[in-house]
Amino acid sequence: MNTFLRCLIALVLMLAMMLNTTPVHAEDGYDLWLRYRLLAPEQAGLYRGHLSQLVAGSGTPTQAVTRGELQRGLAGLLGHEMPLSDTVTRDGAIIVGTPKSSALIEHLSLNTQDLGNEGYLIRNVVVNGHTATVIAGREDIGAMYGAFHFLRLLQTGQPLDHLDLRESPHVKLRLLNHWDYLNGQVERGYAGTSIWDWWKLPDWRAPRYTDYARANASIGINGTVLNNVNAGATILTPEYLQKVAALADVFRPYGIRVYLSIRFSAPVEIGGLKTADLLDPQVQAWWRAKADEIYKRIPDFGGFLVKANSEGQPGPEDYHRTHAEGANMLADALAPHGGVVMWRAFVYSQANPDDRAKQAYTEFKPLDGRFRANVLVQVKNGPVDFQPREPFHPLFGAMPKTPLMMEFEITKEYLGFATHLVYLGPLYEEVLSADTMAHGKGSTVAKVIDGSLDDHTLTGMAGVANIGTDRNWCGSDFNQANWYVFGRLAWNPSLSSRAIAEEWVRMTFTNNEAFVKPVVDMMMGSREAAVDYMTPLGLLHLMGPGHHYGPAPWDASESRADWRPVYYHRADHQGIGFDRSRAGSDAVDQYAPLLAVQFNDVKQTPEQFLLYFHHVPWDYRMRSGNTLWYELVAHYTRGADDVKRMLETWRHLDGYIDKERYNQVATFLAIQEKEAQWWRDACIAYFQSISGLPLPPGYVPPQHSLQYYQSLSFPYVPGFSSW
Ligand code: GCV
Repeated sequence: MNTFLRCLIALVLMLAMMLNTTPVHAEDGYDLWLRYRLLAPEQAGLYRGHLSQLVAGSGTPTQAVTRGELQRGLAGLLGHEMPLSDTVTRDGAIIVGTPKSSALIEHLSLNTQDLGNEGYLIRNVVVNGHTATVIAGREDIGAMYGAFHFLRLLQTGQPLDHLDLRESPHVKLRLLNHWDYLNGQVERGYAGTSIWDWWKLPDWRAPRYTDYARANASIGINGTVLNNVNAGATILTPEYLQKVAALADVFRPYGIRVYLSIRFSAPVEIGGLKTADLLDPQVQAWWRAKADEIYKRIPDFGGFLVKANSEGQPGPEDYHRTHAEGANMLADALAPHGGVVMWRAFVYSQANPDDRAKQAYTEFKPLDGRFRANVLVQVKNGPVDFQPREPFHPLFGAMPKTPLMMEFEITKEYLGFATHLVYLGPLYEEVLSADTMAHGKGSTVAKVIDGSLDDHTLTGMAGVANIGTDRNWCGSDFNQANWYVFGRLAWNPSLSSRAIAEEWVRMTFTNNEAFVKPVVDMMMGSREAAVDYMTPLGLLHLMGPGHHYGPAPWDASESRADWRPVYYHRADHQGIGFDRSRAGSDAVDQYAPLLAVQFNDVKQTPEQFLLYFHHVPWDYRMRSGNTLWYELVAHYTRGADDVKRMLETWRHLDGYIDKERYNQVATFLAIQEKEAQWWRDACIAYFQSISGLPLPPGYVPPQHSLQYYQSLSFPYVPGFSSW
């Protein structure tokens, strides 16, 4: 190649770099929201004079990873290494640390005391006559969170002038729950197999574990339950505890503790005892010794998560003891070490003829005040099971003497798995902002969770992880947003899901406004679209039996009545819906009196929960003036049409981001479009066969017959097989 040609190519490349507002690389999603790609020139310009040198120690593992992350992030964003310095010698230094770790920070006499162990501040200061930005915590972990926040400011193009930020988490335990089995399967996992390579642990500590810790730390997640709540006992054997300890070592610098799901009958299965009855002194001694053994290996072990007497799991009721007694026995074993028990309230029994939605409340409400101080009761967001929409769980606000921990599902078991684009921020926000009315107006679920409503300091939020071995971690790029929004809301349950979506889009894709706005709008509407094409107007659990893929409102094949769609919608020739009013199962009276009155009255019930609380005639007049049947068809149709519009929106965004991710999203949206249509058509075909009513004018009939939809079967659905 001659010199002229080479110069020309170099010039073209330089020009392309200068003009290019969005670096277009082939990407595979592995970097998540921590991409740290070169900032566009106009953004980099914003930071001129602000980023000249890094003053950060590395005396502890947490300090080292904090400094490492800043170096990595700044080098990526600015395109050059950030010089390290022991002190401030020019304008634009970034100083990171704590008053204990940094003399410079100590001299600044910042108020770090009330930041707590994990809080931080970020502020513009003057040091040695030079302008600087200080990122300080009271402890190393706080400074680390501050460093991630600082990088986020840059990644999202925020100005660095006049910085004066203070942040502390509102919730103490911010945990992922992995439903991973030791054989690598992930229950309800749609992103490959488990990222824990148990076979090669403890020797091989895959680099991915560190990236997992970085991602979690960047959004404030400080704990992880490694194994499924449908737990075996093997995880508690010495061989596996060694492996758990190796993971704990990797996570520790990032402020992440490990927790384990335990099997209540473990003393029998691996302890050689004849019983697991909590009143047996040998059983109590076994758990105490097990806790001692765990803490010897993992001094900062977090505690146990327990699913007991639910869906076939063993528990204290096998011995006629209560859930509180079971939780307390384990809590006593962990208490000397500072561990906690997270006892799940997801209990219902096929032997109990009462409405499934009522059973957890009936069982747990009388136990309020009977749990040890180191027990949290972990409650799913709704009374049934992570449906596209449910009212908030009536236990929130009903157990003032017990710390209640929120359990959200991040993995999309009931929301189309990996390929449907459904941003869960609005679902989480809807639940957190719901008013329990427990102590009058304003007693939101968020206030129950952050402890402010009833004065609890032990607080928590858990999310069932959507993480697997897929290169992009979550089965799709947009599913990463659900991990992200969960972490951000666990840090502060009052944040807006729209603001979080915008952050995520900017960090994950680009700051180009022409891309950000339509994508955030699309994300914000996506959950409502899914509700519409799957389960509108308060319907729920219409998914295929067992695997929960696709529509099967007709299904009655499950062994248990409360696993069958027909149990939930109760459609007949007269109408549709589950009567939970006082004339029905009376689930309404599990809510605070003012809400109970509202939900009991069909006219006052919000229409989004209409068929959850009431059995309503097909010709019932909705607020729009249309009949219920008309509205049902309209909602199903709107949901399917919304997905068409999402695909259209995406098609207009070609060229703004890398081809790889663009194409995968486009393909997944096309799958979603097909499946939303299938949902709409199958449900309309079925409900029409029950209502016997013609379609409202202008609505297109289903593409196939009801028999066709009923004949479909899916033998190898992911996330559900032979565990
Ligand atoms: C881990 C639902 C899911 C199960 C899950 C259970 C639970 O029933 O379908 O896969 O089991 O909830 O949360 O315990």
